[in-house]
Order: sequence, then structure tokens, then C-alpha cells
Amino acid sequence: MAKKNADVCVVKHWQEAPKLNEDTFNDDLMRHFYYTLGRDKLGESQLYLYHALAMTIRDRLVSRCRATNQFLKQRKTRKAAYLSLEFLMGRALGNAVLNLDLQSSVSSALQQYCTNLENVGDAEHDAGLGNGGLGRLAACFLDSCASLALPVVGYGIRYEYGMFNQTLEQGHQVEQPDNWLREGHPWELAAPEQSQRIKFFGHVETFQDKSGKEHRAWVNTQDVLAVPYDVPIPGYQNGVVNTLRLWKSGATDEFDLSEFNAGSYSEAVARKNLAEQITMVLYPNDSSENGKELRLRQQYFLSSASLQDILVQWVEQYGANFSDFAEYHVFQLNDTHPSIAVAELMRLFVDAYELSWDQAWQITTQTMAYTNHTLLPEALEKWSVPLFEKLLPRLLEIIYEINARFLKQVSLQWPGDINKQRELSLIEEGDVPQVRMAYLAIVGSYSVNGVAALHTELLKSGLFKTFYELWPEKFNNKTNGVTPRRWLAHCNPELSTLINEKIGAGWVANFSEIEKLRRYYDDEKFHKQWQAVKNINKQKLCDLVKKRCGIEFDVNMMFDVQVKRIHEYKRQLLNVLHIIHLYDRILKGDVESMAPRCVLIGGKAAPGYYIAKKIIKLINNVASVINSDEKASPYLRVAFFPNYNVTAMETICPATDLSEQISTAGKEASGTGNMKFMMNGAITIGTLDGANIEIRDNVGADNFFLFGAHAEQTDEIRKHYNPQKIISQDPQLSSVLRLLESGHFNLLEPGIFDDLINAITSPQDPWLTAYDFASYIEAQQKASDTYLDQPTWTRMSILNTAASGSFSSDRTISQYCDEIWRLSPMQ
Ligand code: B1N
Repeated sequence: MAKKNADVCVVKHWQEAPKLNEDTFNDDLMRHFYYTLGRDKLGESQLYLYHALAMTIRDRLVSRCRATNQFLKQRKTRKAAYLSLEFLMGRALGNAVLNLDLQSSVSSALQQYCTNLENVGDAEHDAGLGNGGLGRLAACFLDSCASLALPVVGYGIRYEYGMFNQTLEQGHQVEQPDNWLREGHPWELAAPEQSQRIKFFGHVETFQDKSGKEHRAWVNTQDVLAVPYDVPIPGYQNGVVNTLRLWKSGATDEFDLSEFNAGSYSEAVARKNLAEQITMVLYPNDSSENGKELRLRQQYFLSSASLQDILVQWVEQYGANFSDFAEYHVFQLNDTHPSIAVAELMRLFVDAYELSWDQAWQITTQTMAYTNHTLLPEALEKWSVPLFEKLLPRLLEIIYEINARFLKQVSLQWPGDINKQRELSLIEEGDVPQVRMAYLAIVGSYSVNGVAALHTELLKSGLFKTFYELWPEKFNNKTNGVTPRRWLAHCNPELSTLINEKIGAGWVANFSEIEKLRRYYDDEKFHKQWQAVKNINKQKLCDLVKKRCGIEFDVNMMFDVQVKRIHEYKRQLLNVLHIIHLYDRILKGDVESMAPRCVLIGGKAAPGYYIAKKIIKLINNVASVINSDEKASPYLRVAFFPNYNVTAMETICPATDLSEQISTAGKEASGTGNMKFMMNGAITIGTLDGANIEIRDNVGADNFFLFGAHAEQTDEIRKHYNPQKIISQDPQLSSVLRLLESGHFNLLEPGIFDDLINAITSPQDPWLTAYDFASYIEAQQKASDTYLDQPTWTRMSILNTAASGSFSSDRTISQYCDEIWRLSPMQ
């Protein structure tokens, strides 16, 4: 009864909460500045103004968020939870202003402080809670879910330190900690009353309940508290505000009694630090796993906290009856990182809520869905059985039980075939047996999807072939997308204004409308306007490159850009070989047909990835030789952009002419940078890999610079691969390698690039760099020729934007919704 009264009281307060609108915006901003933050000197620091503005906007988000949650509470609605170890959100301010349509309120309020949104917004740190594509995809998906009014909650980790900051010392990458919370994070709201307990270590015992039934109990555990912090996710001008719930780890209040009684009070308190370690730092590995215990702890911590959160809410609303739970919940696993959730949901149902194994399994396999993001073998997660046994003993037992039942099914399908059982087992045999997390995810899910058409085909025919034979109906494709709000409307206001003038503003919510731009691809006046916008954006990037790299770019030159994580399969090395080739031509006076270009490369290397770090050093050395050679500067300038992140991309992609998407075919699952560039009118030079294939299909072969081996050829090529022979038969490539080998780019650092040269010249090179060189150079020459023909280039550029309609994450999310989640929009 008391609770009921309290609820009535809350509703009353909520209805009486002060109304927030345009009229009160100025006052609210001032109140937050003077009172919430306790500041009095205006104009002194953009930082406090940023915080005051963020809180003013957060108030407006909170009221909508409450309305969204209220709506969901009032009716029993099917919901999805997106479980991800990474959410690469970037900055929130500009996006919130756009999605809440607050531009004019904000700019007039800031005028009184003699500043503007751009200046104030620069005080915001990126929320870099992700490595690259996978984490940024999760962020784009949240924007699309809210904009499509879908009931979807994101669940992630509130890392104290996000992706490291990259600095350069003598051209070498140096990692600096990213203390992004130092000045506070004004967008989040903590909800400590909804904390969950997470168990670790301990052991499992059997006990009998009163009725004599046997149960397994996970006891003597060392528990950690998971405290939720909610970040509001505004939909695009639709009144919806969803939630991203990020968990922070903390100590429980109990003390280790033995230690306490022994008088080691301080030691007992200090040990509580261990709990806080769990969410201290994001692992900076993109597409490779390192099997560290702390990482498994993070994975279980996120999975357990999120599932408990959802089960507690269910029991609060509907009691401990789970018979229709699967009709109302779906969990999307962002790669295998949270795949321990399959076993954890089983544990919660069987141990905590006493469901039968069969009922629990039925619900679990009707609610879990798994997205695969990579075929690279080094990225496939495996955890050693002894580690599992020590850290999560009850979970290992459950995995064994899942496996035993699954292998029974395998033996029925392939009677007597022991090899099939060995091949498909969730446990890989060996000196140290391993749990195969992808197999756990497949067996426990009703949907398994890849992230681009080619990638899904390769999953079905290669990596997961036998699973596909067993359960063809589980497999499906969901080609990635990016949100047109951040990646066009927000980051490219000049182009947005021009587009709005021609086709109206409907494209922001309904991105397939961007196709209407096709009408103007031959309109001369429009060409001039399109070029003028590109020039403005190029000037902005020039200023940024000058500031961050100390290098002078020129808007009249072609901007040729490759920004992404540094990885051998992404072949930044191939790009460098092309740069050296152009330089070689300049030295030889062969510049007749050369479009002047500025090459920009940016990206972080995993701190332990030796070759990737060498590639960064090579780019920097090549850049410094070329940039200090007067002969080169009219034709070629090269810069390495330090600390590439979401915010940098917001200036880079609107200014790019040529988008480098040059991975070895079959290796890049999808790519998403390729889509951001296309939307902003860049033309792609690329291989038939990942979503490049769909980009080319949509824009037409004439508007894409294609090169390189095809995915289905690469295995055959590798069998007879002889790069030395290729080099000796190609005078251009020989000349490039001679320059490299001569030490021209490392005169004072002899031998430092030997490992890179060996990688290119080795018959074992899996990335086929030498093989693709000649066709890459040819495609680059075609790009150069086309750039010199500006009307043709401009036409191609317009057509790229116009054809980018299906690379909106709204399209992707609609497909997840229709084909996997089956959610209805909140209306
Ligand atoms: O996921 C992106 C794709 O567009 C990219 O092609 C793909 O490379 C990327 C382990 C990963 N795959 N795997 C990862 C990230 C962190 C980690 O610890 C693997 N990232 C991708 C979105 O689908």
C-alpha cells in the first residue's frame, strides 16, 4: 500500500514538474551556470558553459525519457536489449541539439555569452568507449532505434578510461590514458538503487531443498556490485528518448571478516579496489583477442548485470512467471563479447528462479540473437577451461550441460561421426581445453547474422559451414549502416542546407529520399554549389590538419583519405606504396597526368601490435621526407592525423574527395567508414570486400574505382604466391621497393623498416599487397584523371551521395526489427 501511495505521489510530481520550453531556455542555462555549477565569471571558460548547456539540454531529455519509460510501463511491450562491450558515442551535445531541434534556442542563448555552439561544443570530451567500427555501429544503432521509436535499451560498460589517446614521438605511436570523466560527464544519471550483485570465484555445491529436490549452489563467491549509469538517447525530433545503461563496478559493503577480525581493517578496505578494476579500462584491441582474465570478468559483469536488471523488472511487473517472457524480450549480442549471456540466462532461470532446464533452454534460445563481425581467426574468442573454472565455476558447468545436450543432437544428425562432434563441440580439445564462444552463441541463439552480404555468405560457406547445414534458418544478413543524422546532417551543415534547398529536409528522418538528388547530377548550377560546399569543408580540414599535424594542405588538391584502425588486412601499407610511387614519379619528372593530391592517413594501432606500429612510423617518415621536398609540394603532401576519433571524422569525411577502402578481399566484414564517406560525396577506391560491394552495386560501376583480387580467388592465389617474381616483373613496384630498401625514408634509423619490407616480399604474406599493387596503381591513375575532369568528378560525387540511401542505419535497424526482433514502434 505504501508503495502504491508513493507511486501516485511520484506521478503527481512528474505531472507537476516545471514545464521546459524555449522561453525558459535562457533562464535554465543561467541557473545551471550560476547555481548548479556555482560559477560567476562569464566568458572565462567555455568548459563551464558547456556543462551548463549540457544540463539545460539534459533536463529536456530527462522529461522525454520519463515519458518514454512511462509509455512502456503502461503497456506490456516487446523490447530488445542491445548487449555490447563497446559503445563509441563520441560527443553528445551537437547530436542532442539536432535531434531535439534546439539550434535556434541554443544559438540565441549562447549569443548572450558572446560565443556559439561550435566553441562551447569543443569543450566536450569524446565518449570513446569503443575501438572502431563495432563500437561505432552500436552507437549508430541506438540513434536509429530511438529515431524509429523502437523500444530498445543499450547495455554496456562505463569504462573509467576509454580508447587511449594517441600521440606521436618521432613518428612512433605513444599511448596516453583517456581520462574522459575527469571533468564530469553531464549526460549521465546514476541509479545506485538499481545496482546488481555479480558473483565471481567460489565453488559449486549440491544441496537438497525441503522437498528433497537437488539443486546446485554457487557459494563462497566474491561478489562485486554493478551500479547503473543511464545515458539518454534522443530520437530525431519524435519525442522519444531511449536509454543506454552503462555499468560501473564497485565493492559491496561487506568486509572479509577474517581479515577484519585480524585487525587488518585498512587491508580489507584496500582489497575493495579489486572490484573497481573491472570497469577501469577498455581493451584497445580491434579484431584480435588476448585472452586476459580481466576481459572475461568484464564480459560476465556486463552480461550478468544486464540480464539481472531485466529479470528484476519482469518479476516486479509480472511476478516470477516466465512462461511468456520470450514473447516480450530479445537480446542482441554484439559479437561474442557478451555471449556468456547465454549461459548466464540459463543460470538465472535454473538456479535463481527454479525453472526446469528444458523451459529455461526454450526461453533462452528464443530470446538470444548473435551478430558476427569478423572472420579473422585471431579475433574468434576462446577462453581456457581452467580460467573459466576458477572465475565462473557454475557457468562452466552450465556450458558443459549445454554442450552435452547439443552433441547428442549432433550425433543424431551424423550418427557415428565422432569427428563432427569434435568439430562442433563448444569445448575445443587440446593441452589446455578452450571454450569456443562463437559456438556457444550460435547454439544458444535463434538468429545468427553477418554484417554485409559477402561476409554472411563467407560465414555460411566457411567459418560456420557445418552449423549452417544444421540450422540454415538461423542464418541471415544485416548489412551495416550509419546514422545520417550525425554523419550528414550534423557533420556537414553546408551540404545539408544545399540538399534541403533542392529536395527538402525529409531525408534526415527518411534517408531513402536522398535519392531525389539524382535529378541534379547534370545541373551546372548545382555542380558549382556542390563544389563550393566541398571547398568550404576542405578549408575546415586544412585548418585542422595545420593545427594537429603542422602540415599545409591545399583545397585545390585532391583530398585522398584513409582513416581507420591500423591493421595489416586494411593495407595502409598498400596506400604507402602508392604514395612512394607518386613521389618516385615526381623525382623522375613524370608529373604530366598527375592530379595534385593531399593524402591523409589516420588511425590507432593496438598497443601490442608490433607491425601496425611500424606502419605508423613508416607513414610518418615518408610524410616527412615528401613534405620537406620542394619538388613534391605542388603535387603531393602527406599527413598522419594523430588520435583519430569520432569527432575528427566529423571534420574529415565532409572534406574527402577519395575514400580509401582497400582491404584484402574477404577480410573486412563490412566497413562503415566507407558509408560515411559515400554519404558526404566522396568517391571510393576499393576492393570487392565487405559493404564496398554493395556500395558499388548501388552507385554503379562507373562511379567507383575498383581494383584488386576477388575474395573467391585469394585462396588460389596464396597457393602459388611469389611476390619476388611480381616485383621483378613490375618496374614501378621494383622502383618503389628500391627506394624503400635504400633507406631513403630512414637515413638516420637504419633497418627499422626491414620487417615491413619482408612482410611485403614474403610468399607467406596473407594480405597479397604485392599482388594487388599494379591494379591499385591503375585505379589510382583513373581517379587522378577523373579528378582533373571536374565536371565528371562532381557528377560522380553527387551520384555517390544520391545512391547512399540504403546505408542509413535506419534501414539496417528496420531489418533487424522486421526479421529478428519483431518490435512495434512506440506511438
Ligand atoms: O566491425 C565492424 C565492421 O564494419 C568491420 O568490418 C569489422 O572489422 C568490425 C574484437 C572487434 N569486427 N570485429 C571487431 C572489435 C573489438 C574486439 O575486441 C573484435 N570489430 C569488427 C562493424 O560490423
